Amino acid sequence: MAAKKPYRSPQGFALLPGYLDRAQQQALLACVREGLRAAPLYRPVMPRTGKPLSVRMSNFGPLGWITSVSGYRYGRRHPVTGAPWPPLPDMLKRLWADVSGWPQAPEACLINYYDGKARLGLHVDADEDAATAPIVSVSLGDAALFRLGGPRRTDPTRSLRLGSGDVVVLAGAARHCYHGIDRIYGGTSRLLPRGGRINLTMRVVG
Ligand code: MD3
Ligand code: FE
Repeated sequence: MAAKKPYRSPQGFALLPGYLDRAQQQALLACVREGLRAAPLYRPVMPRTGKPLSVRMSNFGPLGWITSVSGYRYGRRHPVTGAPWPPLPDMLKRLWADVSGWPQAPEACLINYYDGKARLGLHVDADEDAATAPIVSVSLGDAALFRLGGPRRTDPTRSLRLGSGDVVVLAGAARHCYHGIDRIYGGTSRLLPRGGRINLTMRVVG
C-alpha cells in the first residue's frame, strides 16, 4: 500500500509516492541489473544532429524505444549489440496490472539511467500508435525534479519531486502533456551504490 496520498492532476495523472517499499525496490533493482547484463545501457543520440543525450538507455520487452540520427522508433533489437531485448520482469508485469487499469500487457519498458548531471528536456511521448493506453513509470535511486506541463510546449508547468519507489501513472489527458527531468538530487538515496537514478516506463506501443 502506498504510504502517502496519491497526487492526481491534470486528468489522468497519478503520482503514487512510496508505492514500492525498500525491499521491493531492491528486488526490482536486482531484476533491472540482470536485464542490463544482457542489454547494456547505451548513450542515445538526437535525431538529425547526432548529439548525445545525457541520459543512458536500454529496454525490456518485446519492443524497445530507440533513438538514432535517422529518428525515434520502436525496435526488437538492441542498437549496439543487435540482441533481442530481455523479457519484462514479472514484478513489472504485476505492477502494470495493479495500477494501469489497462487490459493489455505493456510491450515496451524503457530504462533511463541518470547520473548526477543528466537531464531530460521537455518533450511529449508521441511514438506510440496506442495513444490512449497509459504509461506507467517507476523511479529507483536518487530523487529527481520532474516537470509537467500541458499539451502545448508553452503551457505553464509544475514541478514535482520523484523519489525512489514512486510510481507515476500517465493516462487520459496527462499522457499527451509535455514533461521532462530538470535535475537529479545526488546523494538522496542509497539504493544504487554508485548513485544516480533509474526510471522505468512501461508502454503499449501498437
Ligand atoms: C508525462 N521519462 O521516458 S517518467 C520518458 O523520469 C520520460 O525518466 C522521465 O519522460 C524519467 O519518456 C519521466 C514519468 C513520465 C513518463 C511519461 C510521460 C511522465 C509523463 C508521458 C506523458 C506525460
Ligand atoms: Fe517522456
